[in-house]
Formats: sequence, C-alpha cells, structure tokens
Amino acid sequence: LTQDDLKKLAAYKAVEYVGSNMVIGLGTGSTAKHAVDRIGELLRQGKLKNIIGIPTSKKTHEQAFSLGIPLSDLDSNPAVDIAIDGADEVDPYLNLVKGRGGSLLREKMIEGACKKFIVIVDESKLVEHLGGSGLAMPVEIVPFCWKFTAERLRKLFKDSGCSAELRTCPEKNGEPFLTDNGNYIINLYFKKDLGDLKAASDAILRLPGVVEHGMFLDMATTLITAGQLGVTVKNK
Ligand code: DER
Repeated sequence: LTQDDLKKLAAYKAVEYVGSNMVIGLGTGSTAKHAVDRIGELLRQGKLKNIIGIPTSKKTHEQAFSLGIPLSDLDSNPAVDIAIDGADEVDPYLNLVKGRGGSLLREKMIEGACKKFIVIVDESKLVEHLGGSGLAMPVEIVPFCWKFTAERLRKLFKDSGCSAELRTCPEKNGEPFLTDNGNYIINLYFKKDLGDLKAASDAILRLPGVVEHGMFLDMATTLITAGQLGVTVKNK
C-alpha cells in the first residue's frame, strides 16, 4: 500500500463518523482531501443529507464547492459537530503538530469549535515527542517587522537549538508565503524535543506579532491511523 493509499484508508474510516444533518469542519492537506472527496461522494449518492461544511482553507473551500458540498463559516455556524483533518506529527497523547500546509489558524479556530475532532494520519506521522523530528513547527505571524518576531521566537527556544526561517514560495522566486489571512509563517526547527508543550505554547502566544502556532494541544478527540497492518482508532 502506498502512503496515499493509507491516507485514503484513514480518511474513509473517519467519514464513517459523519452523519446527516451535521455541521462538519473540513480539513486541509493531502489526507483531509480524501475525507472531503468521500463526503462529496456520499452526498451525491444520497447517503448523507442536509450537511454543512466549514472549510479550513480557501483550497478546501474550492475542493468542497466543486463537490457540491453546501458551505458556511463559523459566524453562521459557531457549533461544529465534527471535524476531520490531517496532522504533521501526533504524539501518544494526541497532541499534534499541524500547519505545514499553511492553514493552521483557520484549522485551529474551526477544530477548537468542534465537539469531536478526528485526526487522520498514515503511520509515518506518529512520534514520541512533538518537535523532535527536526521538521518544521509553523508559527503564523503578522508581516510587520517579521525579522524581529522571528528572532524573538528563535531566542525563546535557544536551549532547544532552535532555528527560525521565514516560509517562502519557491514557485514565486522566493517571495514570502502568505496565509489565507495575509500573514507570514515562520518555521521553527528544533534539535531537541520541546518538553513542556503547554509552556512552549504559552511563551509563543505571548509574543506580540504572533497570531497562532502549529501545536494543537489537547484538541483531538479521536486518532485514526492507517498502517501496513491496518487501520486503528484511538479515542482520547
Ligand atoms: O497543514 C496542515 O495542517 C495539514 O493538515 C497537515 O497537518 C497534514 O497534511 P498532510 O495530510 O498533507 O500530511
């Protein structure tokens, strides 16, 4: 099974939890894409009725719209029944790193408004500790004096061997990546795992200029993992 096969298996399993009349948070990324496709298919087959999708990015909005999924937002639907989304890293406590797709702010707003937040991953996303994989921990910041904010973030975690880089668009000759909200992303890279995640989260959010970060702590209610040996479901 390819990694994409596994993503699809996890996504389809998650959509089994979606019922008619639900308000559904629609995630962003290559795994969540399969869940949105599946919801669109069940809607078309008449197996799901009267649903409302709350997209977590412009990209997901376009995908869901093309599938004929009725769409709305948190202003009109502040109570979301269920959200399905991928993750970049998942620790044993269902803490997540998300946002390498750049949609972390809208994802965190929508998934924070959910009764049930199902995370769908292939087994490669499972880690013992967040931030230790050497992969990016995204932080959304305002563009104003971004270098100042990036340096403040780096210094916060200098004991963890942190480096901070502005996310750019290679396809736009290195221009800064802009989120759906018109902000920049600073990618933090750690040489050691983060230890106290809550303390790290609070320290990041206290910096003026920071909008949000990619640690989703104590938010996921269910983890669906697809691996070569099958699909597992783990509830918080
Ligand atoms: O950027 C995001 O938050 C995505 O959901 C990411 O966490 C997972 O993306 P993937 O399913 O393409 O790996």
